[in-house]
Amino acid sequence: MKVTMMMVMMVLAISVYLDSASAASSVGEFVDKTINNNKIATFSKTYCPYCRRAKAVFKELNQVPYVVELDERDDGSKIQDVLVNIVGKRTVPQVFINGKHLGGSDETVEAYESGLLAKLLGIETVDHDDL
Ligand SMILES: N[C@@H](CCC(=O)N[C@@H](CS)C(=O)NCC(=O)O)C(=O)O
Repeated sequence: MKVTMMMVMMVLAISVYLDSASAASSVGEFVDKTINNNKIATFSKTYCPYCRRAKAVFKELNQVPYVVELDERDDGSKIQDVLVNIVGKRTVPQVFINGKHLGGSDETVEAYESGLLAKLLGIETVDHDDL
């Protein structure tokens, strides 16, 4: 009886482990696909002022980024864990252009002001508004 119970516990533990491993890999796949399948991918939080500032940049450039609002998703903090491994930071926003990491809000505004962002997006530089 004891052996049976132990075996049941082991099977349960293995299945919990496999479930969490598969969830982690599907979150990783989601992040990879989001970054690589969108010209502009932004990981953001709805209430974050830095995220608002980064999104305003794209509005100024008449570009529509693909935005993942982490605070609106159950897996938001898992996505943030995956992002830490990619960008080395836990802050939002994190912006990717053509599959490459641009940075957070500061780097996005800087790239907008220097004209680098327009260049990366292959669009005409526009007159800059203060953001
Ligand atoms: N200098 C950073 C600041 C970003 C920042 O501090 N974001 C806050 C939210 S407004 C953050 O990520 N805090 C940690 C968290 O939300 O997990 C940038 O330019 O992106």
